[in-house]
Amino acid sequence: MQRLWRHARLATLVDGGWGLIEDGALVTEGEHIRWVGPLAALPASMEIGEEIGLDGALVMPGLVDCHTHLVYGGDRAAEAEMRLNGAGYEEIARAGGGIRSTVSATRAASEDALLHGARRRAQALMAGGVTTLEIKSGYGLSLEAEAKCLRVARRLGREVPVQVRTTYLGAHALPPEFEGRSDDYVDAVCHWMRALHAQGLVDAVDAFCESIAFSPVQVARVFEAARALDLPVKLHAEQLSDQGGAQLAASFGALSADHLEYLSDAGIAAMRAAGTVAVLLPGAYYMLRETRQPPVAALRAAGVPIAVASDHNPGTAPGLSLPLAAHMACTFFRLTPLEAVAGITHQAARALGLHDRGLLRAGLRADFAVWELNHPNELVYWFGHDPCRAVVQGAEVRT
Ligand code: DI6
Ligand code: FE
Repeated sequence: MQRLWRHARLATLVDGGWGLIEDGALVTEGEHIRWVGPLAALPASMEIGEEIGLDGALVMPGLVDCHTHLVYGGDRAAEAEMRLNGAGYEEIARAGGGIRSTVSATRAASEDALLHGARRRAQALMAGGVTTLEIKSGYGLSLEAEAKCLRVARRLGREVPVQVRTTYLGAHALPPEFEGRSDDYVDAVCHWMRALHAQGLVDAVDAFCESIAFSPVQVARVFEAARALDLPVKLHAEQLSDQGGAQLAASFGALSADHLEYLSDAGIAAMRAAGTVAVLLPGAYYMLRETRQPPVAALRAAGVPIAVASDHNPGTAPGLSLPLAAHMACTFFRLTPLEAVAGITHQAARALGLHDRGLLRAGLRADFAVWELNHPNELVYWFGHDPCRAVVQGAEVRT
């Protein structure tokens, strides 16, 4: 059945602009968009089974959060308080804090408890217009616990009306039982990847390339294992130092390289040549009180596609609003509003290898968000409040 969505101001984002259409209409069929344009130009041949009036609201493509760590046990609020009271990172680690405390809490949590926490967080993101969500593992760090987290992500995609893409991030941190044996751990990560993939739990593979995490040589081994399984890769690269991670990722045709505060010119050139998307994560930059900014002007000049994501995680980015991340990308990193909005829609979809969403265009998925706004530039103007009236996913109203 074809459904007509009428009386909307559309921001289609097609052709590199806002693509504004006053008194616009969409015709959807099944889960897809069949026609987009001014209501006055609606072809008479369309057989409309149902009409939905949108009251002149702003309709934009559903938002895509292309980098989150949404599934974990516990939280790190006490650690954040210690940091704000002056404690250093080492002191916190000695007191049992840091990423390993999330790993213990995640291992100890039941699948249902993890699902409960992740569902609440997914609903918060959806209230800010999100219709597609990437979720990384990386707080289990054993075969069993990584599988548990990825199963939770898959269940979330079935039980909550948001589309979930899973990413296996076994190479996130070294678990305590592998202390001093990081190469052995990388072997295990590669080995587990085959088992997790065989269970249908993995859409992509990620790693954390950093002096405090895994070296480029170790990451290359993880990526070789992914390539052998035909899985796309992405990388946490150049967050705290320049490791040449972006070049490494590009050499494997990575979908994206993420963070990038310390990205070099050579990294930019390699990403450009490979078509690797630069995913900026201003929430982590903000929470860590970073001062070094990703080289946005150089990325722009090189024509590297730029996306923005929440990086939601309990340690460095506990935020749950993708429009706020886009706002911060403008304020801190000097993205233009149009770049930031593209960065949380079609460029973010591209960072997940998805080419069927992120724009309002015939043939693409009917995933859109309805906003109490006049112009899409307001999405990155207001902050602390996401005036999203509804999200529509696959042509069904979900909230
Ligand atoms: N980069 C980060 O900022 C987070 N993970 C990563 O690869 C930190 C995760 C945490 O502290 O729990
Ligand atoms: Fe991350």
